[in-house]
Amino acid sequence: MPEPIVIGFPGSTYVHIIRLILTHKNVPYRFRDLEPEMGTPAHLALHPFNRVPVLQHGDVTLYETSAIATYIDEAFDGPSLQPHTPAARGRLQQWISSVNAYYYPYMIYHVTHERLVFPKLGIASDEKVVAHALPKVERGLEVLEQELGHGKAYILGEDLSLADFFLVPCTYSFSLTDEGKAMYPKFPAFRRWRERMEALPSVQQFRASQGPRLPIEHARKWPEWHRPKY
Ligand SMILES: N[C@@H](CCC(=O)N[C@@H](CS)C(=O)NCC(=O)O)C(=O)O
Repeated sequence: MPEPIVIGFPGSTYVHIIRLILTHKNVPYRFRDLEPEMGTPAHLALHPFNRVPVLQHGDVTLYETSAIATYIDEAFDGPSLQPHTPAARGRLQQWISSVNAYYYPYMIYHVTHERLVFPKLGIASDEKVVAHALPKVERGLEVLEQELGHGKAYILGEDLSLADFFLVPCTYSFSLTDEGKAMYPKFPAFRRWRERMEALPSVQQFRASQGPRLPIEHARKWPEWHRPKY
């Protein structure tokens, strides 16, 4: 089998989830930068919903991060990142779904894009979007704090899982905003989890492989494509 190819743009949160998982499982892969092709027919042929990442592995092509992450965990050797009992597998899916429905939209689309992505393109932040998202982000952090507050090492307990890797990129990017810097000190168990995750050799290897956060050119279209109007 050839090496898997991760297709996306370099700054994408969801691309980071997949690259972290591949790195942790020690799977060699290629990265194809789709930035110049975002939104073109070539992109839509790979991902009909105009998003990234896409994974190609031999004759397998997949989109949707949860599907790609599960495929990678099952198709390659390396430490398994899924638990075995039905209850724990249910909780894993609960966390992946929560990242997709609550953490990613509010932390990334509504705050990080307004604070870190748009200013690099000369687009002013929309304060109403940020103000609407902040209480939702805070709720997300309270839920995480409660989950991790009983001395648990990782989201599902003692074992690292896909759930941890789904949460790393959103919570890392949000930590770079002033709002994240103000909020995080209130959540000590969550901060300890972040420190534990950032100290993993795989996460350090991934961070070392990343270049500077450059402007995301196709994000000029985001205010029109999916910025909420309040
Ligand atoms: N449901 C998708 C969401 C993927 C997603 O939203 N990706 C973002 C980057 S992190 C994207 O493609 N944004 C491109 C755009 O909106 O132009 C998944 O789980 O993979």
